[in-house]
Amino acid sequence: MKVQSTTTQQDDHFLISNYDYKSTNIEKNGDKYIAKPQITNFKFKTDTRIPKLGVMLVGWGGNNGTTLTGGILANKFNITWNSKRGTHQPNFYGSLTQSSVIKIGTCNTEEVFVPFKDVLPMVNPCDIVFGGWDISSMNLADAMNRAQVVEYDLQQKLRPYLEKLVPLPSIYYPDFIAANQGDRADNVIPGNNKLEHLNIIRKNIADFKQQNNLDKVILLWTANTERFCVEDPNIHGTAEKLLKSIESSHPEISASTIFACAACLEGCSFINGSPQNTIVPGVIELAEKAGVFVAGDDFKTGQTKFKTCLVEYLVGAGIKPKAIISYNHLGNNDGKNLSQESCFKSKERSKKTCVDDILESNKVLYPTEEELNIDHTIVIKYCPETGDSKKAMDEYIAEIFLGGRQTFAVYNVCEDSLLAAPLIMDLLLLCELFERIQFQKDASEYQRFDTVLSWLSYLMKAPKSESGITTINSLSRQRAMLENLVKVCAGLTIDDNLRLEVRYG
Ligand code: NAI
Ligand code: DG6
Repeated sequence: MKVQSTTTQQDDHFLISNYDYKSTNIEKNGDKYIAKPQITNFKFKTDTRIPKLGVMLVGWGGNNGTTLTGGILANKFNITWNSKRGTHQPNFYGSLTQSSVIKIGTCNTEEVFVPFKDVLPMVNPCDIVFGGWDISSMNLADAMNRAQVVEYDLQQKLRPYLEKLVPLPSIYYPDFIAANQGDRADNVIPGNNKLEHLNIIRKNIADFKQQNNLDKVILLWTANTERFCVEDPNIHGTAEKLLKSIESSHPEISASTIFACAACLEGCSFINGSPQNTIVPGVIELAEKAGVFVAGDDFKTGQTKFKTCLVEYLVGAGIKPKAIISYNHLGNNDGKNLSQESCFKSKERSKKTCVDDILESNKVLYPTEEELNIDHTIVIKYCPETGDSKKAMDEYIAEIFLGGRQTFAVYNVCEDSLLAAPLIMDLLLLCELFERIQFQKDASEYQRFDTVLSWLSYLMKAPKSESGITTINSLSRQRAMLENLVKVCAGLTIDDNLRLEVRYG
């Protein structure tokens, strides 16, 4: 795709697009709103050179880590496999960047769509070099077998590639994850000195980058859900305090926070795929100083994606959700870890806060704080027999016209990691792309996006936002935000769905 426009320039290294952003400033005058439309000029500059990308996964030997690595290798080497349903080809279904499309315009009256990945130059997932850590020493072929996610025939075909991949020893702070994880922790960096741990992880990153001749590395936490650390401004509040707390091996410094710090100190962006409060203010300051991004929290895969869609539909239709009762049962190691209350509490929070802003936006349905407090219940049960095939059952009860009730009962079954793996890939590819974009507002200096990369919120259950920026959970708004950003950077027109060119030529 090539954009021909006077507002877009391209040379060998950069694509620059000029964009007049239209927004509306609202002033309150007593009980009246005064709306003042305004236009602000932005320039977006995208470095079109594609780097050699390395990714280090924390929890590489888990269900997500093995499924992602194996899935990408299957695509890279076009490995086919057989099941009772026939012969299967590898694909990237479930990946926003690889398998979804964006409307770029109209040809006569026909709408034209292209793959998301083709709008701006992006890393090919098959070119990513993977590495990482796990507290379990299993090589990735055996770990994939343990995970019971991927079809047996594909596991066998991937074995020669995966058995060579062995996770690096990791930091293990048993107090932060469930006690039932202890039996797999045979690949642990010894000692209790958290500063030494940080330095070892930093060296691992530097070595990985150098040995693989990489331009950049991104770290992603896909290890067990930890309990929340007891956040304290004196411990976690600034970069300096955080590093001091690590130096004194403070008990409220989690393993995930050590990884986040190591990433920042090595100049790598860090993504938190689990719900816990890894990205404390001190981490954000470290990232800011290093000029890298942090993003989190908790991958938004199936049940929560649907929830943020359905609730948006109801509230958008003027229907009032009164209760959401969400059950999950699953039998994988994630479920086993979540069977400990402290870890469940982290997950409960991210699964629960995901509709708050959607409800809050509609003061007709929810005029008071009390009414916003709907009956939203999260239940997760560990049932080993179900393996990675997660069952999610949700009942949505809503109030309709004249006090009537509308109830939806939703039953969602899927292999959890087959949804999570392509989503993790998107997080990595988009984070890498956003590292190559700068913008200029009203002819000021070029700057990078804010350190907390809330552009990725479509992929996160509890999206972290820059301070002062409200969180958006609505799935369609989150997707539109991403789609529009890449279109604007490419010099394409944002679609307002009026379709006037189709209606009136
Ligand atoms: P898993 O339990 O299969 O994998 C986690 C891996 O992390 C294990 O291999 C474990 O040994 C390792 N680990 C634990 N502590 C570690 C440490 N300190 N350093 C290095 N490795 C460590 O879990 P799964 O299914 O892969 O999920 C990973 C995370 O992603 C969990 O927190 C889960 O809640 C979260 N998540 C998963 C989703 C999914 O659909 N699979 C969706 C949303 C979030
Ligand atoms: C049970 O809820 C286990 C969790 O790890 C979830 O399966 C995972 O977070 C995915 O949740 P969701 O709501 O995005 O499908």
